[in-house]
Amino acid sequence: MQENKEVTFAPWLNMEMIEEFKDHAKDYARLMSYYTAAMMEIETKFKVLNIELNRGYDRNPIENIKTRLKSPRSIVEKMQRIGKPATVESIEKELSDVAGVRVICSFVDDIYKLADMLALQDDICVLRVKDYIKNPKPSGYRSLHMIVEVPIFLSKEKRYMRVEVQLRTIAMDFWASLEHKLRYKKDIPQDQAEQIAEQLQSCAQTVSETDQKMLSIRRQIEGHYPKAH
Ligand code: 0O2
Repeated sequence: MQENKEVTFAPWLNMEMIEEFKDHAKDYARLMSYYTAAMMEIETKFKVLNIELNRGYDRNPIENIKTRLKSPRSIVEKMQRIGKPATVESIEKELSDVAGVRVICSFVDDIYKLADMLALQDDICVLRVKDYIKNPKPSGYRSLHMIVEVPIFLSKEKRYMRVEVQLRTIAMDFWASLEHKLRYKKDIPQDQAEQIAEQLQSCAQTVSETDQKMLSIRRQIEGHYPKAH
């Protein structure tokens, strides 16, 4: 996911979009503007929670928030993979990860705290949760994924848009980013691929143990040295 701190331009208006969607480029751009608005809503919700929790705990549970729109090419490839037409209507109906918000947390318990707080907000509808922390992927990948629906308020209508939220610790993000970089578009021979996969899995295990240790250290410190004010 690429960082998109300020939406000062229209990120969905690019040559790739015009090439992929030709006559429907206008409708596609409109849909992408809705997803961008939905990502902004979710990002703001997490920023607000971070401010509130900072007052209560004297630390920031969120280290960083990244947002990304799936690229036109990735959208078309995914629609082909699932055997659906890459029309604007079908994209909105079939895909839940066009808009993505990644929340990087300090500690594992912050992930569940923030996920529960988001889920409790009365304008949010949680459609699906995949807990790859309790049940890591075979690769070793860990994160909490949620598909949520959030309303966006336009000049003449209110629309509900789906957003994929990925919550992970700094350590989980470190592993996922490097693993993605190492694997992406590399033609690794089968025999070496297995060995590399095992090493990456072992790193993921180390990362997970470190996360648990850091949480335990934080709890020890909080138990012995509560907030001074
Ligand atoms: P990008 O560029 O990150 O968006 P879905 O088709 O998405 O409904 P799936 O494949 O079960 O079904 O989705 P999943 O596994 O819940 O989430 C997919 C996303 O999780 C990926 O997005 C990655 O961001 C992340 N992810 C999942 N597995 C791994 C992994 O083994 N390593 C890393 N580094 N990331 C992983 P995309 O669409 O692949 O790409």
